[in-house]
Amino acid sequence: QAPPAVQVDDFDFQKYVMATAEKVNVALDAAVPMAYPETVHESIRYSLLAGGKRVRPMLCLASCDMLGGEESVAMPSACAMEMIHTMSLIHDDMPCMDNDSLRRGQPTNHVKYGDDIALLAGDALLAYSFEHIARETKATPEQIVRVIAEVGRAVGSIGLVGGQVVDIKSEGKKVPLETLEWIHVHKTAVLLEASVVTGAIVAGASDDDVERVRQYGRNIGLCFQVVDDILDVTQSSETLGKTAGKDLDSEKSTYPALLGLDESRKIAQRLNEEAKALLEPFDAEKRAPLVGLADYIYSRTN
Ligand code: GRG
Repeated sequence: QAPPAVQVDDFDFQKYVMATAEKVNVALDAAVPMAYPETVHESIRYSLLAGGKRVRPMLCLASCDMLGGEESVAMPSACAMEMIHTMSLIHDDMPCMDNDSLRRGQPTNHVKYGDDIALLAGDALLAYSFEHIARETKATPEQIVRVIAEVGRAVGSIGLVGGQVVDIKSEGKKVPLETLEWIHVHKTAVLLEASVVTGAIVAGASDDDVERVRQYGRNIGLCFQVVDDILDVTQSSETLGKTAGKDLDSEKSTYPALLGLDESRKIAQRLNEEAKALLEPFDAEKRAPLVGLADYIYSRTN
């Protein structure tokens, strides 16, 4: 079944992505300037300005815009989302977690600066994210407190940290689908969800609209991970010349391993369609960036 026809024909998604990422990069550069002690600031800026896709800031800015808010009111939350995403990647790459030596084609933070500085750079980025929201957001005190509470829950032990803990503890085991979904929702979806929710809050959106974009964020976040699982299988089978079936037998819990590739593809499609359907009450031109982001997440090939 074809996705609902909610795309605006003359919306140039590529252009939107490039222009928005550039604005976010400028804001991030200014948000964390070089300072004494140089080592930790260099380490922070190395990862923060290292060329991520800026999906979370874009979600925050696009949600605020769709709901009638100014871009400048959402920029501090948008930057905070990227700071949190970056700190989670720095910590995730460390030897006590995934022990990765490359990220975005460059040496990981701890490889370049050492475990001690990488750990502290991550901690400092988390602190920066809350300070930045509190100091820089030109919204009402009530909205700012709601944003801080939302972000706090998203990163804590029933958010990102919880997702990472269950993921680590499930390593090498075949977990049931509901555990896998819990990991995906908490490790990935909650931050995408918090990005659109904070954008909506500072725009002064109604509670109903905040919940609508929350559900959109949850759907695209889970879709992101299901697609990741699918790409894991299809790309490794292409690269290694193996049959997909061989990969599906592995002990790693993924959507394709638990449900098969076809069913996983159907789930990703359903999540994408449901996400876009949630945006239908909003003006077609205003929702176009969020529709584009949902489609980008669904149809990406790497
Ligand atoms: C939040 C306090 C706190 C600690 C961190 C390590 C950890 C706890 C959580 C790990 C979370 C993690 C690494 C989730 C995966 C997130 C994900 C989908 C990464 C890829 O995102 P992209 O594709 O990456 O947006 P780019 O490189 O474009 O930024």
